[in-house]
Formats: sequence, C-alpha cells, structure tokens
Amino acid sequence: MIDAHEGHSHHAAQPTSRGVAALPPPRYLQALAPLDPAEINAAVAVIKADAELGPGALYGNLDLREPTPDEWRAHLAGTQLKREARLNISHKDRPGVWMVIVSLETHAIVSRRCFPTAKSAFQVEQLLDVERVVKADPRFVEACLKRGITDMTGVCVDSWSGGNFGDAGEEGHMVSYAHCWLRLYANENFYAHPIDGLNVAVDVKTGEVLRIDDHGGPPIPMTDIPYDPEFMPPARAPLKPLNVIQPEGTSFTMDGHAIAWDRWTLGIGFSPRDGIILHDIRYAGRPVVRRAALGELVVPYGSPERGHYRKNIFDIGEYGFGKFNHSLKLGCDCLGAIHYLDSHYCGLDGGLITIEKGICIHEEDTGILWKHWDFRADRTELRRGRRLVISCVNTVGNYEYAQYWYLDQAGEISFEVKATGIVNTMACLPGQPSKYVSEVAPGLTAPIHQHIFCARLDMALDSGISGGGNSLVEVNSFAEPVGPNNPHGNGFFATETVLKTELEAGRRASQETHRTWKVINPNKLNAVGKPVGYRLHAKDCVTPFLAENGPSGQRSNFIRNHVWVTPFHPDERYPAGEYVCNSDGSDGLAEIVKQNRPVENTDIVVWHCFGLHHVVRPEDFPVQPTMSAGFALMPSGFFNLNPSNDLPRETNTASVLADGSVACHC
Ligand SMILES: [Cu+2]
Repeated sequence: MIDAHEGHSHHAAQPTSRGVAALPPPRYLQALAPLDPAEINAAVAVIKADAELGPGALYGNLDLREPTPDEWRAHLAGTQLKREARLNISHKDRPGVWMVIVSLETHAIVSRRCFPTAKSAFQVEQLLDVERVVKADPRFVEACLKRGITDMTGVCVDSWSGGNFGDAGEEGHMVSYAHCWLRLYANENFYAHPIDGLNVAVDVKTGEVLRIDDHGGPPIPMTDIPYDPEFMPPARAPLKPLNVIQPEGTSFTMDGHAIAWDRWTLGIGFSPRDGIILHDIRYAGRPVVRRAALGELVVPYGSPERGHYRKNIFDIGEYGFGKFNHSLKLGCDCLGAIHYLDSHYCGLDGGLITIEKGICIHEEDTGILWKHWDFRADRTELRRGRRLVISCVNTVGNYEYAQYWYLDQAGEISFEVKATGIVNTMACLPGQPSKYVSEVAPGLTAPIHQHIFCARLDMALDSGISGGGNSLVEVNSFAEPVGPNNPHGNGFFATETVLKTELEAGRRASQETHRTWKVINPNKLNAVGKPVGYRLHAKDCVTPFLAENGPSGQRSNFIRNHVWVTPFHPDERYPAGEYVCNSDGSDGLAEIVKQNRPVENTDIVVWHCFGLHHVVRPEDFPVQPTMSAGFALMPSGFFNLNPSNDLPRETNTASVLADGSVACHC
C-alpha cells in the first residue's frame, strides 16, 4: 500500500487521463529503416537487368547495407546516408555466391564480390522442393516400402542442412541431409512417427538426390500423440478473463520504424537473416548500443547414432530467423495495445514476400521496480515497472523461437528467447533408449541437444558524433585469504581487468568467481570518477560438448567462448561466418580473433553466447512448454544513482479486491 498520508482520493471511480506518450523519435533514425517493398523490387530489378548476374539468378537473403560506425557518426553530423541494398545471388548452373551492393538512389550496382565456394542460405521454396524430389525418387520409395510404407502421402522429409563431412559425392554440392517422419492422417502430429535411420543427401540448389542412406534402425513408433484440439479429448474449462487494458493507448510513439518510449529512442530494423535488429539505442539521448541483434543460433544434437551425427543446424546462418517469422495474432501472441510492423524480403525468384504483423511492439507491467518502507516514519515509496517489448516468433522446422527485446525504465536492455514447438524425435525399441536420448513415449525418443545463441552487440556507450571508444572489462570476485587484513575470514572483493586484445577477450563463464563483464567508455567518467559502464549479465552460459576438431565443432567454433570482442569490421557480421551452409568454420569467430587486434577504447563488437542445454523430458512432448534463456545489459555506473527514482507515484485504479468488496486505492 502506498503512503496514505498524501491525501490521495480514495474513490476508485473513473481514472482521469494523466499519462503522456513519448515525443516523436529523432529523424536521424529513418536512415536505418529496413528495405521497404519498393526498394526490394528496385534492387531485384537491377540484378535482373545485369548481364552477368541476372540470367538464372537465385535470390538469397537481402538486407539494408548498414552504416559503419564512422558513416553513422557522419550521418549524425549531417551527412545524409546513402540507401543501399545488399543481396546474395547464386545460380543453379554455377557455383559460388555473389554479394552485390545496389544503390537505391542511382539504381546501379555499386559493388559485386564473388565467393566461389560459398553457398547461399536455404530459401523456403527449396525446403518444399527437397521433399518433392526425395519422395519421387524410386530408391527412396523402395526404402519406405522396406519399412512397410505403401502409401507415400504421409511421408514427411525435413530438409536439414548437411554440414561439411567430406562424404564422397557431396563435394561442390549445396548439401541437405534430410530426416524423415510419417504422418498417419491429414494434419496429424507426424513428429510422433520418426522413420529413424532413413536419410537422404540432396543438392538443395539443383534438386538432385545424391544418395539414400538406409542405416536400418528401430521400427516406426505408431502411437498417435496429438496436440491439435481436433484430435484431442475435450479441452479443460477456461479460466476467467485476464485483460490488459490501456484506456489511453500506448505510451510509445512511432515514426515508421523508429520508436520513442519513456526515455528510450531506437530504430527497429529487420533482415530475413537476423530477424529483429535494434539500431542506435539511446537512453535520455545518450548512446548505449549502436546495433543489437542475434547473429547466430546453432543447435548441436548429441546422438552419434545412424544419421543423427550430422544434426548441427544453424538456424540463422543456414535458414534465417527473419524469413521464418510468422504473422502474429492479436490477443494470442501479445496482449494489450499492440503496434505491429510488417516485414518484407524476397523469395528465390526475387518476388516480394511480406509477412504481415511479423514484429510486435507493446508494453508490459513488470511488477515492482523498486520499493522502500521507512519503518520509523511509516512512509512507503513504491514504483511499479513497465517495459517496452519488441518481439517476433519464428519457426525453423520443428521448433519455435519467440524472441523478446526488453527496455525498462531503469536503463536495462535485455533479451529473452522462449523456445517451444516440437522436439526433434528419434525411435528406439520401447524401454531401450540409448544413452544419448530420452524416451518421451514408448519407442519415441528425443536426443540431448543445446540451443546456443550468439548475440552481436555493437557497443557505443556515450560515443556520439565525437566518437569515444569502448572497452570490455572482466569482473571476478575472490575471497581474501585469512591474515592480518582479514583476521575473521569474511573478506571478499571484486577485481576489474580490461581485456585489451581479441585473444585476451575470448572468455568463458566462471561460477567460482561469479565472473561478469562490463562495457565501459574510458573517456567518460561518472560522479565517482569511474568510466561509465554497462554490465553484461550473462546468466545462461552453456558449456559446449562438441569436439573442437570435429566437423560440427569446427563450423560452430564461436560456441567455445561465452564472450568475444572484436574491433568493428564491416565484413565480420556473423559469428559462424557470412556463408554458413556446408561451411568449414574458417571465418568463424575462433579463427577471426587470431588476428589478435586491439579492442581497447575503440568501436567494439561484443559477441555473447548463451542458450539452453536441453535434456528432453516426456513433458516436452508433443509441444513443449516454453523454456527461457537470455541476457541483460544493465547500467553499471552509466548513471549517477538509480535513473528510475524519479518515476511518478501512481496507483492502478483498475485493480479490485478478489472478494468483490469496495476497493481502496490509496
Ligand atoms: Cu531443445
């Protein structure tokens, strides 16, 4: 109960309008808007008209060619940025990928670079093509028949990326290594029926079936395990409504893809690969992060059995988080007053694809932000917190990832991913699972696996137009040895170490020292004479289990550390490299940092790996309850004292007593 001595009205009746929305966001953010439909069409038209690239072009990911830190500072100082699109172009009849930059002002190609051994990311159309060609292959039909499948209608072929295992006949191909399931009837949950041991190597680009691998394997589990209400017993009775009501609308103000809320301003970008991108995040006008996005997600699976050793899928680099976003539904994915953004990209043939309502923006109550009761004076101050949420949900094959970027009123930026969907399944003889899997239903198993994300954080603490670099500091805590300084043995303390080079700054978590990291701007001091800083609260570090010299361990070498720091370089965009399909890992972070460049007091990129270690439970099937992982960037000496102590005193007059008696909102 908030202090009653202030003479507030005790009448719970009509709340009077008193909230204010943020002022419009700054205009400079407009330059970071994602490519709009007209720009995508224009860029594609330029490629189509090009004699070298146009004929037979297969369109991969495209995005805005984003500014370097120097270009961005020039833009802030008044030099307007040029709008440019970046496209990945490949061809069915030629190897390699072209990275092409197209001017959206002159409609001309600015630059073209060929990566002769690279493979483009999968496009949605290719996933469907793979299933079609595999099911039409007589060798595959024969292998199904051996398992008693006479009707091919229900056979489902999931096109998993093939990795890089050096198998004969796969050289030079864009290889998918497909895994198969059986659907018993229309719309049934086919993941309950793995055709375990039947795999197909396919060239995704040409549609050529390279090889059928029949590893044998356990019988197909045939028990129907539905989650769709059409096939379920009657649902339980619903609970009473719980509504989120915002009678005065939202407190954020949008201008296209730029947003202002409370003291925050930022741009909301999008690419078919990264999904949501946050640009130029500022609190009260002070830059904190220049760019934040997920750079990669790899899912290593722990079963070396049959064809499962190849499962090590890069959901962002090989598939793309943005293009697997789906349209969100009001009142389902998000509650309250919702602002949606559509997302746009192009398909394999260059045709425009729009995901309506792909990105959701709304506010949420977060409970008590801070509170104190002065027991002598019997005075209580409490402020509830609220956060701005920018979110999307994407599906990569069997799995869903709901992603949430949060900004709160005390200066914290955080990220949460909620993993749900259907675990990847295998089969066993009932009651006889191998040690690499959990049996979730008799004869149906799911392998141990991890979901390891890498957030790419281009930091910019207080580095406005005039620059002013950032550094990363490691903080470790130690017990003071008992001695003259610590006679009673209670002493412990934290130390700070600036990580000066790339090799020094590749770091793993340490529970023993409660290790954390802090980004600082050494050029700007706070009220207590220390560099302003933001702590990286790395709460979900995952221990990698892949052998470092194995094919999957090499390709996902970025998971070896929980934190990496590199100096900004425009070509170093992704932790597993620019082109990940069938890659060899040579442009992954572990290789890049061998340059050992200085990373002190400069434009630094902090890469943070975090995620979920998933020993599957029966309760994770058929559709698993969400599991959460994430991290936070929390101010640590960036402000002098708590920046949210000036929040106004408020009482929520819509709240009532549960027994229905008269409420007192004081
Ligand atoms: Cu999982």
